[in-house]
Amino acid sequence: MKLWHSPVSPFVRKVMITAHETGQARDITTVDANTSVVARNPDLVRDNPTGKIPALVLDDGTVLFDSRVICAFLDSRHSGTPLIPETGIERFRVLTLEALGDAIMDAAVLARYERALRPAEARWDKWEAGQIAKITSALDDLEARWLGLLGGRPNAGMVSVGAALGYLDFRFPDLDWRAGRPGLSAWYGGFARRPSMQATKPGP
Ligand code: 99T
Repeated sequence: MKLWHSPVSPFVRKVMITAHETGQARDITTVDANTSVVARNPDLVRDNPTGKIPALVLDDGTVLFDSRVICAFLDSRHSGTPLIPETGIERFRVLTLEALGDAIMDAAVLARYERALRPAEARWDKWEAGQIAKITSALDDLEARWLGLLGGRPNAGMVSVGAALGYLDFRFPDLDWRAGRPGLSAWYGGFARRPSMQATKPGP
């Protein structure tokens, strides 16, 4: 399988954490996508018309995107305990936690683009502040309501939240997300030591 990849994308990291947690990292060949919202890679666009990463190309040419679909696909093809519970409300709680982690990444990537890509004269501080507000309220919700599911055996929600918090450390150290969130900080301190997280640290 070929994965359109970037070492700085938290969505790609989510897929690679899943691959490591489910013993499939060796089945994946990564290809540097070298893409941006203002400089698209036409080869990637042929596989994923949105031009976004990650996209996974299976050996028969079938293309899967986005990260949620790819993670669910990987989870469907290993013999260990599934990262997404198969039945019950637990399944949908884990999927909601995954959505919350994804939402943090969505807002953080948009804020990053605002800072890094948009010309200074066109920047809109209120819009960036709106993205940061989404991150802040999502982090508060994780601290207040989700610590129970952020424990024990890894699940798809933890993978997404782990990738999101790693991205905040990487791109937004000034946000100081740990301040006032002792439970989330302690959980991440442990989760970040997992081999899957260590093997997928973001970098240039
Ligand atoms: O928007 C674009 O054209 C290029 N951006 C991306 O491909 C980002 C890379 S993170 N990926 C997504 O936004 C994927 C979101 C999708 N819903 C999913 O896969 O879950 C780059 C971060 C950085 O450069 O700091």
